[in-house]
Amino acid sequence: MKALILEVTSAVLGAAREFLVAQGFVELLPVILAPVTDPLRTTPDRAIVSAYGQDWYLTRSMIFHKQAAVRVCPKIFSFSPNVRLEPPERANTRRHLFEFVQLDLEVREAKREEIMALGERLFLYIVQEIRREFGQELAKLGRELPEYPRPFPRVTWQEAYHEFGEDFELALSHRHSTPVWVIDFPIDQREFYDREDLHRPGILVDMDLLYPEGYGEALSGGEREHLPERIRTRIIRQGLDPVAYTSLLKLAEEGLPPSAGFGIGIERLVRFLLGLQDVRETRLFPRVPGVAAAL
Ligand code: ASN
Repeated sequence: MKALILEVTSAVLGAAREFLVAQGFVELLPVILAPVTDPLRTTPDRAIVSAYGQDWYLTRSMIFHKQAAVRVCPKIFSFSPNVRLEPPERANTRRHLFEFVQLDLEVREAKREEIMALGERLFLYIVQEIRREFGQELAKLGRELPEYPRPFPRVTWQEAYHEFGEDFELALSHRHSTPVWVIDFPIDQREFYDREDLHRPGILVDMDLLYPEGYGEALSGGEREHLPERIRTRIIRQGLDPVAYTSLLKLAEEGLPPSAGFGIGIERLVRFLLGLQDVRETRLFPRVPGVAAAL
């Protein structure tokens, strides 16, 4: 089984790369250490390496590097290793590793609609390729990957919250037999870089995609704040110190283009494709929050 999991992971990376390169994307080598990284409201502890007289954060997402990179190339992606020091209570959610890889992509001047369509087509291409290459193995596992119709259904954050409360992710995912979008997160439910809809103050132009059958979140993304004053206001609103984001603000003052993008976790995708119990099964050397590792 372990060999199959690794083969499927490898095929997922290959299919994603093939799809994106055919759409004109350029692959960026990942950034592992940076003076500034994603603030992540729900996982505030940072992994730090001190070297050369300064602190370097292990990347929690390449969000700011993506925003900077689309100044150079209009469509970029990276298979980005992320370290997020999840609390040990998340060891048994079956969905959390503290080191994982996300396929993180960004498109200059893009709107949410176009990025959602891209996400659907990328996901369906990967499913199709895995079905084609591993049909027999999937059948032996009793795993069925149907032809999901596009577009995927959408619910607003408000609707999801109204029906299931704040922890709607799993309930909503269980209820659907096809992937489902959650759109329009309230401003205080997300990081400062997701763009606020100025026609609907307090609502963000962003989205999550949830897998069906209770597998939970697949991807997360949105349009971005790119103007320095807007970024500063949002940083302050979030209770963060703008000084910590001086380099980002400087970049925005020099001119960041509008952009949109998302990140999709590779291990969670492999878990979903193979119908595995726990995301830790996808890695040969899993990093489970609070659990010691031998190698
Ligand atoms: N990759 C996500 C995005 O593009 C951000 C994240 O991983 N926190 O919005």
